[in-house]
Amino acid sequence: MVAEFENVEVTTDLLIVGGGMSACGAAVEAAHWAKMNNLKVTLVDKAAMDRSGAVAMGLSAINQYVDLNSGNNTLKDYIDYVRNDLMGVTREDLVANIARHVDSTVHLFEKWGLPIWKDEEGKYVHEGRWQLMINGESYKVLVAEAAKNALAELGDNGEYFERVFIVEPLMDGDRVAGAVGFSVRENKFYIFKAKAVLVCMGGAVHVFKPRSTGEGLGRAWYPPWNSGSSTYFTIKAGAEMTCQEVRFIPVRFKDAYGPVGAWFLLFKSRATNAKGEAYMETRRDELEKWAPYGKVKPVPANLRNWLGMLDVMEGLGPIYMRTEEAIGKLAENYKDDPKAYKKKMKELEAEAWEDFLDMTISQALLWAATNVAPEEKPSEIAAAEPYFIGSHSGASGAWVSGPEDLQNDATKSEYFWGYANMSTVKGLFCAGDASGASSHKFSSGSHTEGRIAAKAAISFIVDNNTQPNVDMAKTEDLKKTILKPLELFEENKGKTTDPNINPNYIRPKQFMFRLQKIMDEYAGGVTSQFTTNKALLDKGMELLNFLKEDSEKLAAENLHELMRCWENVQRMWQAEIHVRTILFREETRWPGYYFRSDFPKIDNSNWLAFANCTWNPETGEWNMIKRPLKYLTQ
Ligand code: SFD
Ligand code: AMP
Repeated sequence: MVAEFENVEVTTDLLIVGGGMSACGAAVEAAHWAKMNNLKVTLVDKAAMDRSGAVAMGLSAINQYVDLNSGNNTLKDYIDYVRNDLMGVTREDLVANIARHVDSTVHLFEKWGLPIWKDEEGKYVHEGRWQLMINGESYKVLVAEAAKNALAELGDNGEYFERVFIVEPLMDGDRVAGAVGFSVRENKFYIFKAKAVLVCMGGAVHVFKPRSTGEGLGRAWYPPWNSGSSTYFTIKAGAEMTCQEVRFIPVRFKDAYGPVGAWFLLFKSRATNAKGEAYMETRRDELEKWAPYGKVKPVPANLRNWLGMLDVMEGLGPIYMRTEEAIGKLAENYKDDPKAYKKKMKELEAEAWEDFLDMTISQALLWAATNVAPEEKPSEIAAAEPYFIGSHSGASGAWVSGPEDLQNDATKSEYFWGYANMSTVKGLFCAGDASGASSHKFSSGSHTEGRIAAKAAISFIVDNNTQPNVDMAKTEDLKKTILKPLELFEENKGKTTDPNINPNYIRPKQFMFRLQKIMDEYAGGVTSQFTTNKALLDKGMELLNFLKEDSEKLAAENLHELMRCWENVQRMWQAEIHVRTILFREETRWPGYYFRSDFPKIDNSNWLAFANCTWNPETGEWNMIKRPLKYLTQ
């Protein structure tokens, strides 16, 4: 089997793994600096860049636009917003670095052809203070086009590979030396040798059992094909990881996961329970318990979740997004003029449908299938299963260096080690969902962070312009391990009448179900009302260890299934690091993300700190580390 796979060796200077928002930003920026230094840039995506990653379907808003030129907002305003939303735990240097450059990224998007809504005066239409409305069904296509054009400008020094799944990092001692992966279309094993690697492989979905099971299986809010590759890759390289307990639970339109931002911010909708009560008002007193963060505006995302969850746990569901009430209110002023009223209602109806058609088409389909007219009937919303994404309102990712110029005396020794967005491993950079403790970057901030990281990576290469050594015997071992599931299937498939049931192997789907059940029941998923404790987590770890043993028996019928095998191994590592970090942090800080019933309170005296960890590639041991929180501003 291994012999049937041709080795493809690619030697480059900068290797960008992933082809989503941050990778596309990275390609554009890297091309500029690579050209000046005569360096080569290579990008590898498991899918096709035009529609890969979280923005595949498009988006209806740009969620980070700081609008610094307007004079209405300062960098500090944005930093405060993020710090408060994350209940104090954030790297302000990273947040500020993205925030000071994000506006220029948004202006690039517009230049490349992205239609941003404008009002009569030609100003951008804001969804909320930091968000802009867009006609974004082709958002990813044009961002990918710009990235490909930039790489093309480099001639032989710019190239990209699509449908190549990256599995493992290659190391030369303590420096990253490249990556290996395989084509999901042809029998080809790829060995990428690089002077620096930028990880942009998104977050992790389907680590927890999703609400969508049975005929809806696979439906999730975040893209199901982001399967924890960034986390796995950085852990395996030995990089320090951060905020792995800070999962994200979005409240979404129930069953098709339509986002709520436009409804809450643009349409100014309320959410109410079965009795018509608005939990944000009736539960306001609860916020006192989570001081000082319960007192800030806007109320942090996890606390908004928490107030709604309290209603659900008391049996006061369903919770409804009151779309009909919101649309009614927005059209109220037009009531005296029937023609104008009809026009306004049509306009609002179109905006409501477009919001979903731009980014979560299945929600529009579900509305159509269930006779929902949003101007007439409310829709149910619910807290989704947990996701791991450092770019939205979660914070998991690698621990990376901040920029030098933004540090103060207190932060510099902790948060700066030479190159912006470089992890604790030499030459290994991270951006977007792959970098931690810098939430609220979203699509625009991820693209911006890709640009920042790529510029720093090129500078690293200029300063360390030697090709690291790649041990080819090790890559052959990796090849054998990575292709083993194909071999296992081939050898054993005839031993039972049903290929799904075989004592000699486990298929990736079954494996994923087991992983999801463990996480759901022991690590605070939907079934356990997002609640867990030490005893449950210890039991979960025990079961995860059995699963880890069985991962050696994953079997694949074809290349597509081989990808599924490795996606699930990567998810399993994401699960393990999550459980370990939840165990480590002995408090409840984000009750609407997870609740530790044995430590039910926020503990600012002990835990206003980062929970970090490393996995030692030599010994296989985990090391948990508490790192101090130091702010740039007061
Ligand atoms: O409202 C491998 N996001 C939103 N951002 C906004 O700015 N506005 C919105 O309206 C947003 N909304 C939203 C969003 C996402 C989704 C799914 C929906 C709605 C339905 C968030 C952003 O999309 C997100 O922050 C960024 O896209 C993050 O960027 P990045 O680069 O970290 O991840 P990516 O774009 O998903 O790209 C990942 C890439 O990695 C590839 N990949 N390649 C090789 N080998 C492997 N093993 C790989 N594993 C993954 C992927 O193919 C992809 O190219 S709202 O709901 O918040
Ligand atoms: P979402 O659709 O939930 O991903 O939200 C999109 C953007 O709107 C993000 O920046 C959210 O933080 C923000 N947002 C969503 N709902 C609210 C709310 N009720 N109050 C304040 N901000 C919100």
